[in-house]
Amino acid sequence: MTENTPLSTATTTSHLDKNLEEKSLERLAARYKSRKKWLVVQPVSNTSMMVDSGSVSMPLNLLMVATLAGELFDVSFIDERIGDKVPEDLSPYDVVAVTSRTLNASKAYAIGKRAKKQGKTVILGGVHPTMLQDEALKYSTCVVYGEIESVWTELATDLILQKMKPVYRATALKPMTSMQGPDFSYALKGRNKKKYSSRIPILATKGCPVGCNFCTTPTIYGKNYRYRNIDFVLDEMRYHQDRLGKEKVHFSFMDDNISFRPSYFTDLLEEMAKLGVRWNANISMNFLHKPEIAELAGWSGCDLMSIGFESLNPETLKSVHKGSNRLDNYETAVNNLHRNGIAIQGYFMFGFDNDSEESFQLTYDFIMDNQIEFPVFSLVTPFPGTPYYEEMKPRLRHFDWDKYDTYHYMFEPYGMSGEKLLENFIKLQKEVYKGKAIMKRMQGKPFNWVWLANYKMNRFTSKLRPETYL
Ligand code: B12
Ligand code: SF4
Repeated sequence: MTENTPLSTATTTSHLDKNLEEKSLERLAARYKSRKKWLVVQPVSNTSMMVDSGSVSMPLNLLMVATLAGELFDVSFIDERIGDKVPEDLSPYDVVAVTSRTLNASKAYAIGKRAKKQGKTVILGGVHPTMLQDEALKYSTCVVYGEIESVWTELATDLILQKMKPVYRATALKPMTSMQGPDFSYALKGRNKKKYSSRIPILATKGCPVGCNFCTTPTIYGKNYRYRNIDFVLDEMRYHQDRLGKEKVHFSFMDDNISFRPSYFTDLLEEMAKLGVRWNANISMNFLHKPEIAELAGWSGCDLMSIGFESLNPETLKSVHKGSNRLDNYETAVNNLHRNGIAIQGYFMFGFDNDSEESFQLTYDFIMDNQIEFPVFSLVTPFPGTPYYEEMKPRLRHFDWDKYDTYHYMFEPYGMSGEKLLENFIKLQKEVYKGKAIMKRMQGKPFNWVWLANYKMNRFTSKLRPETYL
């Protein structure tokens, strides 16, 4: 694979200096003449929550699949979340490749089942099939474990030779410096493209060595932390700036934890500042207690950081192995960001065994006192494959993946009944998103998209009913 990052157009995707691996793949494909036709699909889940409706971001995962496949095969791109429909008759296609997380697994499986019945080669990938390969294989020809980039040569060769294995799992992860960027044209030429959020997804790093026990990243990628050549990230940014105009572009980093290697992060931000971009990202708390990172982030155009506060209970933080969070750093981290004009999307989880009814009031006070601009709440959900899932399996109430939306409670915590948990969980959301509370939290904040997010959350939370999530 080349060290250059292809972006969207046909001209940028043609490489002059392909490496041997790629060249031999192309020769193989040419020898077998038939250009297989792929249908790649992002399924919409059954949830009524906002995560899969309204304005969603272009799916980087599926774009990567389409980009790699598109170099050898013909690719059609379907994103059900924006209203694209998977056709009933799949006869124009040879391969149906579907991405899946837990929440949309049942939809991915239904598509896989239908495609298999019609004799298609079905490839399932994404977090959920990675974690539950045996289950996913019932609805597919093969499953890809983790990222497609690391198994692509083997997968494509086997597909051309019609010798598919059930599972594709890399023995070693590909270095990310040489990893190409996505060809955005697959998403941008679709009929429903206007439904995509104006925020452009981008990736600079992968992995997070913190090791929280409820998170899939450490299980799939281990303690690995990889990053792309900074020039490739910047080229991708320039491409979108040229396409849309500098003022209109806003980048959302999809990285698990963008700051894990401070020297890389600092260099990246210094270069981004020269480009004049606006951006947001996920970051872990342990990098924020010193003011420098927040200063640099604000200066380089960051207007929001997403932080997993998770809990205000030190016992809970310890029990989930969230070593990056120290309660005595919470307020310092918040102040450092705010001082630099950066809003906070704060993630808070409930439903842990150490939670009590008091935990909700404590969290409410923390959010209001610290003017957290965009609080997001979830019930702790043991996702398949994680250490937390193994630990909680005997107590799980559901194995119906449609309910793994982080609003259904998956087990009854020791400290309160499930009904009480839901009642408090929903009450807290209504409270922090009441008009008055929004005004208090957002007082003095710049008038930007975060206000709009609050308005949407106000409408969403006002309709929430505990009984929906039993
Ligand atoms: C950025 C992010 C978000 C963003 C954007 C999501 C989006 N629109 O894509 C936001 C903030 C909106 C978000 C929201 C949520 N998220 Co989130 N998110 C992530 C994060 C950190 C990165 C995802 C990403 O884009 N990575 C970059 C892409 C390029 O990598 P990738 O997705 O892994 O795809 C690669 C491989 O999986 C593989 N692959 C993927 N699909 C396919 C398909 C085929 C056919 C093949 C061959 C290969 C393949 O190749 C891809 C390219 O390398 C992940 C953690 C992670 N590392 O996966 C969590 C993660 C996906 N999120 C998670 C959760 C729980 C949520 C929420 C429910 C949180 C909440 N309470 O609201 C919502 C639900 C959103 C939804 N509709 O699914 C969980 C999902 C767990 C699970 N088992 O399903 C994850 C895994 C984190 C965790 N806790 O472990 N999220
Ligand atoms: S800090 Fe975030 S990305 Fe890292 S392991 Fe914990 S939950 Fe996963």
